[in-house]
Formats: sequence, C-alpha cells, structure tokens
Amino acid sequence: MKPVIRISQSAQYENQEVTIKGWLYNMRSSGKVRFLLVRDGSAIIQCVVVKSEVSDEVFEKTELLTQESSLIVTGKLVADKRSPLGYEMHVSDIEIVQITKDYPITKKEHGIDFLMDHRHLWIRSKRQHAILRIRHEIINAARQFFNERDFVLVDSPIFTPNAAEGTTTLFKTDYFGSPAYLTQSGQLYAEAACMAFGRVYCFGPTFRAEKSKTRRHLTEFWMIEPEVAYFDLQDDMQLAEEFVSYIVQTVLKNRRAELETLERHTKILENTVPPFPKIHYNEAVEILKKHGVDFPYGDDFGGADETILSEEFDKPVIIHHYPADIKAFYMKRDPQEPQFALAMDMLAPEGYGEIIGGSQREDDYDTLLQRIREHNLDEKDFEWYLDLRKYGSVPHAGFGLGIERTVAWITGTKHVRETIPFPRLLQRIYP
Ligand code: NSS
Repeated sequence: MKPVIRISQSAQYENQEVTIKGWLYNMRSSGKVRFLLVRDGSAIIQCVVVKSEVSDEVFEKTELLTQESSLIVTGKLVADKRSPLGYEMHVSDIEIVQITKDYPITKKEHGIDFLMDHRHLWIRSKRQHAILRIRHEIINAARQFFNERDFVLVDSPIFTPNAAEGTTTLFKTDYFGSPAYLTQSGQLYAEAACMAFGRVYCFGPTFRAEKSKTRRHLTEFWMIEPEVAYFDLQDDMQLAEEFVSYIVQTVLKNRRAELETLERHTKILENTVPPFPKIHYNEAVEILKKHGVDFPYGDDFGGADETILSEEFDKPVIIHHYPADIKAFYMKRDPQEPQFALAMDMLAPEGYGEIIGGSQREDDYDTLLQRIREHNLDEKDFEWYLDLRKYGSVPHAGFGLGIERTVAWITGTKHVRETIPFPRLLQRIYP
C-alpha cells in the first residue's frame, strides 16, 4: 500500500510513490501520453500517463475518463518547476470510481443564472473554489483574533421574540402558535454576555428580509460580533481596525495562490494596516458635496455614496457620528452633540461598501426605555435587555462584521452571491 495523500502535501513526498483520491478536472492527449489534471479539493496536480510505462489496461482507462469522473491514481511525485504546484505525478495505476456523464458545467461560457442553479457543482470550479477557501481563511482568522485576545465565544439564539435592527426586515416564523423572528443580529444577547465575561463575541447566521436586489445584500448572511464592557466608541473603532487588518494580513500570508487565481491586485490589501482614516459624518457629507453629489443632509449613505467615499482613501475608512435619527434604538448619543449617535461604520476600499457597523450602546435605563418607546417596540420583549441597565450598568460597545461583504472585498468579487456557498437572495432559495 502506497501512502494516500492530499495533493497539497506533495512536497513531503518528492520522488515517492503515493495515491491520490479525487476527480478529473481536465485532460489533454499528445500521441502516446495523457495529461490528466486531477483535483482532490486541496489542489490540482498534473498526472502524466505514458503508454509505454503502464499496462494496456491502465492506458485504456484514460480513454474512458470524462470531466469530473471520480478516480484514484497512484504514481511517483516528481518536482516540476513549470507547474504552479511544483510537482507532477508519473502514473503507474488508475482506479476509476465513477465515470461522469454529461457534466453540466463545461468550458464554454455559462450565464450567471445557469451557474447559480448549478451552485452545488459550480463550487468545484477554480474561481469559486478559491473564493470559498479564502472565506474559510477569513473566518478562521476572525476567530483566532478574538481567541488570542481573551474573548469568549457566546452563541446567540436564532429564534428571537423581537427585532434588533428595525422591524422592516424581519422574517416571521410560527413558534408553536406564537410569532418568532429569525435573528437580524446577535448583538443584544452579546451585550448580556459581555456583562458576564467582559469581552465576548458571537458568530452565526443572521437574517434580513431585504427587498433590495443589490450586489451587497443577502437575506441570510454571517456576522461576527464582538462586544466589550467598559469600551467607548474610540476603543471600538480601534478594535475594528486592528481586527480587519489582522484578517487581511492573514489572508495575504496564507492564501497567495488563491489571490493569484482570482487575479486580485493586492496593493490596497497590503496597505490595510492601522491606523485607518476616521471621519465625522459631517466630513463625509462634505466629501460627497465636493464630488457634486446632491446629498440630503441627515440621510444615511447609499451604495453609490459609499463608493465615492471609499474611493477617497487607500485603505478602509471609518465614518463615525451618524445622525441619531437614522440609527438603531440602542445606540448612545454623544452627550456633547446629542443629534449624533456614537456610531461607526467601516467602508471597504474600492467601492465594496460597508463591512462593519457598530456603536457604543445606551447604558442609562431611563434613556433606553424612552428610545424603545419612541421606536414603537414592545417593552415587554425588552425587559431582560433593560435589566442590563439596572444591575451594574457600564459603558460598552461593539460591532458586527459581515463575512460575505468582507470576502467580496478581499477576493475582489463584485457580487456577494459568490462569497457564500449557497446564497439566499430575494429571488433565490435553490439549491
Ligand atoms: O446592520 S448592521 O450595520 N449592524 C448590526 O447588525 C449591529 N447589530 C452589529 C453590532 O453592532 N453588533 O450590520 C453589520 C454588518 C454590515 O456592516 C454588513 O457588513 C453586514 O452586517 N450586513 C449584510 N451583509 C449582507 N447582506 C445583508 N443584507 C446585510 N446587512 C448587513
């Protein structure tokens, strides 16, 4: 028995006979030689089958192979400078597991709807594979960042009795005869948890019944949300810039090959180190005016505004002090200028839009109760949340980073539908 290896481990087995289990990515022939490109999920390797060096039976098997046929190949790993992997295999044996007939995704151009309908197969393709590998790296780096800093992971529930981010984007479900909603954010529960552990994060799927059909909106997306006791807005912004820079630098370090596959320019990524520019809402409005945008003061920025703002800078930019009227009920207002919330958003460069939203939270019982009433939220649902302002209330702050928009930016992918394995969009819940 030869060692069964992952293709990515090839360097450890130079000049040895090994076995690889995978699928045929592509094949070309030249006279009495067949070049099989075999993928196993870790990488792609070229496997060379020379007629004079294998049995007739093995060579005949190559005639049967089609794209995405599953197969097990055995042979010797030899260094090859021309290949991206650095190694190729000189095949001695082939075992066919299944011959694939009529694989739907071929080398010809397919439309996006066709590809989205075949998402379950499309994720095998090079580009999609690279994006999802980087997604994995981003999530891993995000967890590592918080774990290294003594944050405790406290998962928040998915079924909730109330809204966290406004009542217009709630998905309603029937919870044994009572209404329940899919969570829009784990934040409110993270606030409770930070009073127990000091520093926490939650990470899970979040849901928004977004009627918007933009390249930045999913109805189901993943958000990682830290929350820290005794933190103010300044602390929060600093944590956010250190966090994003850590993620980007980790991807640059560990996923060069994938970034190359995606032909991603890395200059702005390399430049993503603290400090990030931090501008007041008023300054952002001035920038828009300078670009001739007729922006109604007091509004939130739209996608086109965000693109203009982010293109002013060569790394992510943080905008803080949004008008309190357009922001969530839980945000604390600046005591010095109470028309502004102690809120911040981080915009990714190159027009990829908002990747982080965060704030310092209202920590005064009476003020928070008043906000809940102003927003027409049901006080009863928020009793537990108000308790946090009764029993040892302290200043605290946190933020949420949207994984898909972050993947879109880092990988240079225009639309978030390619940044999650199985996207849920306004008009898509299949496959
Ligand atoms: O609505 S957010 O701006 N903020 C919150 O939900 C806070 N409760 C987070 C917190 O302070 N703990 O959403 C945060 C991020 C936002 O910047 C985007 O990156 C992402 O979540 N987001 C989305 N991604 C994809 N699709 C949709 N619909 C979406 N909505 C928000």
